[in-house]
Amino acid sequence: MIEKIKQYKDDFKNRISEVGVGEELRQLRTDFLGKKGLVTQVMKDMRELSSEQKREVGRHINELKNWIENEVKEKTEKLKGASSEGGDRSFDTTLPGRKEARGSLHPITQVMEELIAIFVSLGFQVAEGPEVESDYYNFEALNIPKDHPARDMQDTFYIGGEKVLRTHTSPVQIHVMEKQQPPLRIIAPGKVYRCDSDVSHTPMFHQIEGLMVDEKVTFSDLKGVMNIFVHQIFGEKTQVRFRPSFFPFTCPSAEVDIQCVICSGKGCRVCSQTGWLEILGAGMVDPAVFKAVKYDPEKWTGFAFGMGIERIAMLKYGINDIRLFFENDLRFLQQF
Ligand code: 2NL
Repeated sequence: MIEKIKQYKDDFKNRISEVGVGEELRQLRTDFLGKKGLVTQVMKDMRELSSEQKREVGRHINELKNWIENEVKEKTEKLKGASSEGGDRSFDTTLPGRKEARGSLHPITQVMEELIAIFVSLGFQVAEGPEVESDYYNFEALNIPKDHPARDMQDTFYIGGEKVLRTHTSPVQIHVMEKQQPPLRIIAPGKVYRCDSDVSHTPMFHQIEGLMVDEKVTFSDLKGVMNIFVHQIFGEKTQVRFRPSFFPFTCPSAEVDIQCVICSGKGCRVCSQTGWLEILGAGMVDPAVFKAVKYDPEKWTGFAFGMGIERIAMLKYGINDIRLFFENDLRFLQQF
């Protein structure tokens, strides 16, 4: 039995010299000291021995057991040191690295920046203002009196007192005109709010409005600027048409259509078989608005326009549900 114990010690020495990773070391320890291990088996066999032999063999087996535990401990330390230096074979250096996930600008932001760049190139300056407005700036100054049916056109969020969430960015332009004398060329991009929700309306959406005031600004100037803008965003060959319309803050007023981007004017479901798509509203600034900001309507004339960014983005990219912009589904957003 003592010979057997000596043999086990030699076997263990050989095997531990082959061990390269922690998993192998754990297995080796189990093979010798585990419930069914070699050392454990010798201890069980000792039952057959006389008490004198038990003492002798017991001393050897305890020595082997302690020696093995010590060897395992030392080897564990060695392996730890090796792995922190990159030598642990359980770490596969040939595996590909984890990809860095890259973010991107929201499609609405992209279209907004594109629109701003076009108008900036035409000499317009960007103006901003608050999203909470008084009734005066959102309605009164824009020639929309209280109890006027035009107020129903824009389902308003009233937030107590005389305050509203702005239903368009026109109030920004009123603020600028109050502070600044013409000539003036500004655009007002930003968030606007309307109490409305379906496939083509969300309670919050984005708008860009433009305003140019100078001596002798005419409807032709408006048409020229709108033509350049449409050709830049939808392509040189896109046809543009003006239809008479009504807004309380412009006179005359028009709605601007482009040739349908889906069917090129042949007629389809998107353009309701008309061949045309409405993209914005515009007109010559109503003298009543100039009076509100104390501009002389005899001296100054101006044009203004306004459009919804979501609508432009939907037409540009062929998107049929406005709500997709606000769900933040990466499968949607990663396409832009
Ligand atoms: C539309 C139509 C429009 C304006 C906005 C405007 C602003 C001032 C004075 C006069 Cl300060 N007009 N803005 C003019 C015509 C149309 O928007 O369909 N928007 C989505």
